[in-house]
Amino acid sequence: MAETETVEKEPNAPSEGIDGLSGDRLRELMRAMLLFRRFEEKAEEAYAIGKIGGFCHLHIGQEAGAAGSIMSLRRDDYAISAYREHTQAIAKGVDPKAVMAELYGKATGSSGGLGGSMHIFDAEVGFMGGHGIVGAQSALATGMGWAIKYRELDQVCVCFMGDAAVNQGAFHESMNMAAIWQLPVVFVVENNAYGMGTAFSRVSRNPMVEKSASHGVPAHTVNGQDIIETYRFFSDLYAEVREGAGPQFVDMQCYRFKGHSMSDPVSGTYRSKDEVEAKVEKEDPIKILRDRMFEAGLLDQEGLEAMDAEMREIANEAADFADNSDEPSQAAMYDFVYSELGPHGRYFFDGRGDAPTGGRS
Ligand SMILES: Cc1ncc(C[n+]2csc(CCOP(=O)(O)OP(=O)(O)O)c2C)c(N)n1
Ligand SMILES: [Mg+2]
Repeated sequence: MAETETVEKEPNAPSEGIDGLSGDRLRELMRAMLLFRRFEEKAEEAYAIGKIGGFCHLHIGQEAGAAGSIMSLRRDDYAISAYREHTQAIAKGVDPKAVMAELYGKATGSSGGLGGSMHIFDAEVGFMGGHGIVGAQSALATGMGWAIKYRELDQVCVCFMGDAAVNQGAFHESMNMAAIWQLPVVFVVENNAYGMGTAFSRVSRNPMVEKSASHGVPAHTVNGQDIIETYRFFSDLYAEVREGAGPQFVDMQCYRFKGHSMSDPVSGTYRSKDEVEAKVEKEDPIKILRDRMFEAGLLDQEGLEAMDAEMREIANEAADFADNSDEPSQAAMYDFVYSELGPHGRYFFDGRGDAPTGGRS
């Protein structure tokens, strides 16, 4: 092409997108990550003033993993997770108001206020919990994968766990069965390098990516701080699984910016303040996407601030909703309790009718 014909691209001119993702999709992903960040900050604030009690594990720093791996799913797919799941539930389609109300223990919460932070559920949108027992959800995921295959459907079940879960028996038993039956389950380790205060390198001789090898399950590594990479990677992987590729194992490398839970300090003795500061500075998933979108002319500072304000408002509204909701009734406590007549023939309550007046076994 002659020099005069060269079309100069204006700096910051709106481009089609980045790495095959459209500008609209990228803005949607940015909105999601901003919502997750503001939502978790609001939860942190509410916890500090005693509006939320019990356990509360924040996902701040790990937003790209939640958005990229879940927003690439279909609504009829399943996602199941551990206890660091507030933002994953929102990504799958649970109303932020119902998530916040669950954290507050209110009747309007996604589990009627009976589960709290670690037990967000909404089967309507395929979010199958919120599980507090490390690794236990992997067995349920295999069961869901089996159900999908039995019904001859092309859904996918994605199962999240932390790096501490891969040394649990349940994880290996579940993965083995998923492999034998070639089930459509994607086991994703949110590898933030620590299980509470224990570095993964201290509890495993092998690197994470080798954990599925003995089961014949293909392993992949993805940068969970980079949403463009994460979203593209999972979109392709789910397409293969729908086509019958069988179970997959993903080492999604990420980093949590806060303590293990609201009761822990950000750094503590197991990781240094410098390490955390360097990660926050260089690997904040929101900043990584922001820089790429600014560079491609898909977003500017003003647009970002407007988006952020809108997401902050959604988080605030969720907190107001939770604040103004009622506590569950006392009788509701027994609605989901299954019990047989006790060994001493004492009265039991099955959730139907009035609450018992007699003793309980
Ligand atoms: C079977 C079992 N053992 C121990 C615990 C206590 N526990 C709660 S969280 C946790 C660490 C889990 O770390 P990881 O899986 O890496 O997830 P992360 O918190 O980093 O997201 C442990 C040991 C538990 N909940 N379940
Ligand atoms: Mg961990």
